[in-house]
Amino acid sequence: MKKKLSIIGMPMDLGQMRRGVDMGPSAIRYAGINERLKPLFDEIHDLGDIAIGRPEVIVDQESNLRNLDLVAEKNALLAEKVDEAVQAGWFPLVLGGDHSIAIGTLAGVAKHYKNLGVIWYDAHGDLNTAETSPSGNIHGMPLAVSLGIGHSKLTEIGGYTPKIKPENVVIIGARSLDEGERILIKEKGIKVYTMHEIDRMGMAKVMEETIAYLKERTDGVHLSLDLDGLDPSECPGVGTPVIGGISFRESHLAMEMLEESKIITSAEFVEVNPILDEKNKTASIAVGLMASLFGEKLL
Ligand code: Z70
Ligand code: MN
Ligand code: MN
Ligand code: MN
Repeated sequence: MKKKLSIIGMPMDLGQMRRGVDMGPSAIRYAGINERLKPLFDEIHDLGDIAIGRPEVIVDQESNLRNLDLVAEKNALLAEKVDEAVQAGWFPLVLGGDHSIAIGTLAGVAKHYKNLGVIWYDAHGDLNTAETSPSGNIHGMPLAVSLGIGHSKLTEIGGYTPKIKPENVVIIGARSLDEGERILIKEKGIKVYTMHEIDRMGMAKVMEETIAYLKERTDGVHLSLDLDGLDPSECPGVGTPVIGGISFRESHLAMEMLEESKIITSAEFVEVNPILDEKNKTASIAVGLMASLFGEKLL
């Protein structure tokens, strides 16, 4: 079977308060994504960016969610594009944008799988709801939304809910969780490798366990990689940096192990903010990680 990649840019910054993350797809393209991934696929289609526009920030009065209607509307567009790509046999790679775009990506992907697995590579849990969110920022909610928990304008995108099951989710790199997120993790039994486990077991063991766990229960796995999962000393170009993160080397190892396992069927790389970056370092690291994920080898 031919290896075909669809690149979809999602210049969304409405899920949080720092503008600049809308330039993520441009920064990632500037960092050479097309050239770097070209040798790893038979065919690549860069579908360009979903049109987001530059609307004013509107807080939904009733739910206190920032830009609720627009985040919902734009994610529905993304879901359609991703759905079309999967349907036609292309591996969908979505470039963010803030992490609220995972709502649309998963809405487009999950309908094609009975038991879609998700690897959530992130400093955060992104498991808030309107009730538990300290910020009203939807980028802190996409994992909850995809589990069917949250505002119906978000959970119903794509016309079905939930997209994924809690036992098919693995969070890697968590080191900043809100109270409501901790409760949800325990209540739903979501598998989490915090920085504690990564330090204690090493990334190789964490990935071995993750791959074995997902292999036995899922029929496809989506990788949702938030660049703030990595340490801000190496990836400074993110809106909510949290010290003590996953290293560049551990992250490459993780991507290489995922490549060897052949379990990944869709991916997104989110939260690259070139305004906060140093010489496009974070976008370049994102491209390098994609290359490892898709099989670039030194020898
Ligand atoms: C916090 C909130 C968050 C990403 C920050 C932060 C959430 N838990 N997510 N950066 N990607 O506002 O809900
Ligand atoms: Mn379809
Ligand atoms: Mn996130
Ligand atoms: Mn994060």
